[in-house]
Order: sequence, then structure tokens, then C-alpha cells
Amino acid sequence: MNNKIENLKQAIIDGDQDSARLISEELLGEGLDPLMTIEECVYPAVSVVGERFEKGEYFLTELMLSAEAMKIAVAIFMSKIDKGKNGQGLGRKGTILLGTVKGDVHEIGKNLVATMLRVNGFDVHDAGKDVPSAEFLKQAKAVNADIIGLSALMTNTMQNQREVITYLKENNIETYQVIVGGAPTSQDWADKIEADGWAPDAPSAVSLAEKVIKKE
Ligand code: B1M
Repeated sequence: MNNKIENLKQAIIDGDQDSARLISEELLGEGLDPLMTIEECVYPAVSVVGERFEKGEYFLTELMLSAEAMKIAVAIFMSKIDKGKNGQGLGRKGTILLGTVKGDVHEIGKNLVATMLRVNGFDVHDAGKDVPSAEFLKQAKAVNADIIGLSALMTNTMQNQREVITYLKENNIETYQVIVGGAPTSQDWADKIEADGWAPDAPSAVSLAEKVIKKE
């Protein structure tokens, strides 16, 4: 494996933002595929950081430093994805309002999903993180969304995906297709809360959105 990929992985684990920036830029300069680099490097680093935090080897400070390094690397790679594919006459496939649910500030995965949807022809409106359930509806109306996308990274906050869907149902709103995702979620969970679809990662969120918008 490319040594720099290993070094970037280590920089993220160490929360070394300067090295993460430098190595990410170097890797892009070498022409590596940005999405593949995220998969080969950022994801494994994330698992190490997550595991260490779970075992109590890392505290919140380390988690936050690693998250910053991760954000820098992902932003550098995403800028390349944006520049690489945007404006290639993809046409608009639909409008998606995407956000991380109430109580949850994890946004790196959601941002990656937003980029992939954008470069694949969707209009994506980012509702942000820690978004109250009613706010999703308010913003979906404002942007005339076809799809509402809900990201959740924690077992307690994934319940708020259900809350948004229940809120829509209780108010008899069937206008929007709702898709869900995030590490603790699954197809079973999506079925249970009656979401219109679930995707495990950013590339599959694109195919899901394409399918859901055609109401297949
Ligand atoms: Co936190 N965190 N965190 N964290 N964090 C996790 C999620 C955790 C699993 C770590 C652990 O214990 N192993 C754990 C949750 C445990 C649980 O579920 N019960 C946890 C915890 C506990 C916490 C705090 C409570 C810690 C504390 O304060 N004591 C706190 C919560 C704050 C809050 O939200 N209220 C907290 C805080 C943070 C930071 C702020 C430090 C930081 C986030 C920074 C940021 O986003 N700006 C952070 C980080 C970085 C993580 C880990 C290490 C990495 C998350 C990440 O960015 N992954 C995470 C451990 C882990 O995941 N192994 C952890 C990279 C990203 C590319 O992947 O987000 O999964 P992911 O997104 C993927 C897919 O899931 C999917 O596609 C994406 C791209 O492929 N996807 C979708 C995501 N959304 C989708 C939507 C879709 C479709 C697909 O359609 C709509």
C-alpha cells in the first residue's frame, strides 16, 4: 500500500491536523482517486479512533482532534470530487433536504453523502446537524424537496429518525420520500420505522435516491 495512505491514516488517528492536510494534498497531487482514498484511509482510521474511544483509551479531546483531522482530509478529497464531476451536464434529478437528526452533531458522513448526491445530479440542501424534527418539515417545504434524508450516528439519536417519520405521518404529510442512514442504522431499522429507503454509505445513497425518486 502507498506509504502516504498509511501516514494519513496515522495522522488522523493521532489527530495531527497539519500532517493530515499536507498528506491529503500530496495524495491528490499524485492523482489518487479521492473516493477510494477516503475508503482505504479515512474509514480504517475512523474505526481505530472509534474503538479506542469505546475502550476508554481515547477521551473526548482525542476524539475531537481526530475528528478535525478527518474533516480536513475528507474536505480536501471532497473538493476534488466536486470539481471533478460538477458541471458535466448531469441535469437535475431532484431535490433533497439532508440533515443529521436532533441530538446528534456527527456530520462528516452526512457531508460526504451530500457531496456524492450533488455530483450525481441532485440539488442538495444541507439542513445541518442536531436538527429538530419539525425543522425538517419546515425546510423541506421551503426548498420544495422530493426527498428528506436523515443521518444518525448514535443508537439513541437514530430514534429521532423515527420521530421525523411519525411527525410527517401524524400530520398526514405524504409529500416527501424519507431515506435514512448512518452507522447504527440498517435495512431492518428502516423497515421498522417505515422509511422509504436505507443506504449503508455515500455511493449507495445515490442509487437509493435515484430509485426512491422514481418511486420504484
Ligand atoms: Co462520536 N460517537 N460522539 N464524535 N464518533 C461515535 C458515533 C461512536 C460510535 C464512538 C464509539 O463509542 N465507538 C459513539 C456512539 C455510540 C452509540 O451509538 N451509542 C460516539 C459518541 C458516544 C459520541 C459522544 C456522545 C461522545 C461524548 O460526548 N461523550 C459525542 C456525541 C455528541 C452528539 O452528537 N450529541 C460525540 C462527539 C463526536 C465528535 C464531535 C468528537 C466527532 C464528530 C465530529 C463531526 O462530525 N463534526 C465524533 C466522531 C468523529 C465519531 C467517530 C469516531 C467517527 C464518526 C465519523 O465521522 N465517521 C464515531 C466512531 C465510528 O464511527 N467508528 C463516533 C466517518 C463517516 C464518513 O462515516 O458517519 O458512518 P459515517 O457516515 C457514512 C455512513 O454511515 C453513511 O454514509 C457515510 C459515508 O459513507 N451515512 C448515510 C451516514 N449518514 C447517512 C445518511 C444517508 C445514507 C447514508 O441517507 C440519508
